[in-house]
Amino acid sequence: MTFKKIELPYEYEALEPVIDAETMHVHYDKHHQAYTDKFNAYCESHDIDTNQDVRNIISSITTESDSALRNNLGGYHNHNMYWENLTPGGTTPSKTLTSALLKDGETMDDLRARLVALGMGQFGSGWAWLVVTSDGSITELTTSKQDHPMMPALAEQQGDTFQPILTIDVWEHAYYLQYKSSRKDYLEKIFDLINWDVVEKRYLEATA
Ligand code: MN3
Repeated sequence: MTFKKIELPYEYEALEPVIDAETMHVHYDKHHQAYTDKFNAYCESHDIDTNQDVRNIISSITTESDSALRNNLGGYHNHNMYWENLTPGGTTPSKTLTSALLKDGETMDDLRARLVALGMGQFGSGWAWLVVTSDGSITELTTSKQDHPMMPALAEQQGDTFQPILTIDVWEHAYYLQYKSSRKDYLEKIFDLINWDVVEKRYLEATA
């Protein structure tokens, strides 16, 4: 068995006009496929069990880990999460999730602004995340390159543990064909594609 990309839960053109079919093809067929192939090749050549939960491998990554493993593993898994937490037209978060997501007095538009600022604050390639901390609350963070919030280096640096419930790809390849250099426009619009049902499922698992 090898690690598999998720099947896209919608057609390539289904996220238009926010994400066009050409971007989807390049991103899912080329970029995500390349990470997946390299990750599987690494597992094969280093005798890593590909039948285990990929999060076990993520949790084993330290600053001493081979960057080829760290980057391709993250590139494989982060994209699976990203495709899964998008859906045509987005969904409306439940009352339970909304109250967990929003700080006092915030609206969903404020959350959108917070995520736009978060993604804009990531210098260079990386990912913007909503995560559940050890006390069960939701906070936001970014990671560089293909790093994942459960990689221990981040936990050590921040003194907490993080279980991701939402991720947004802020690599240029996620938006450049359509939005050119405007990461901000992409971030503002992708908020309308978020599948909050998937986010809530991850939230309930993380806080169970
Ligand atoms: Mn990407």
